[in-house]
Amino acid sequence: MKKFSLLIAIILGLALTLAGCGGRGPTTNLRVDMVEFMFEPFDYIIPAGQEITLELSNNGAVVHDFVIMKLGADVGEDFGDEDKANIYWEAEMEPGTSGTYTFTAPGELGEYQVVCGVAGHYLAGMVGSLTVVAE
Ligand SMILES: [Cu+2]
Repeated sequence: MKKFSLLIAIILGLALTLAGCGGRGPTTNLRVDMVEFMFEPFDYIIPAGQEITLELSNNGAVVHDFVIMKLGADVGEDFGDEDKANIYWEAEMEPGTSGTYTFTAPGELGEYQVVCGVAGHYLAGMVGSLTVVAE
């Protein structure tokens, strides 16, 4: 019986931990660090149509972009000139700088690709996802 109680306690603890992680809801305040070659964190959930504040820091040694692609747009092999028409919103940061931006979240629900538009950076791993959910 003691063992059984312990097992229940472990399962409950695990469930609470998972709920804590998975329960991360939409936010209108994003804070993102950029380095070679990743976004930290790399996935975001925001409410549709809301004004979003983005605190962006480039902690790397080279320039990086935070580019939100339009819904359904995928840069494919690497970010190129042909992808520029599919940009929803973007910000460029010089190395060692940070800034606060605002943009309006897309009205269409879904998952939007986030990439760095500097040549080769997407390929190196600078990719993320922005999920737009109902308010
Ligand atoms: Cu980059």
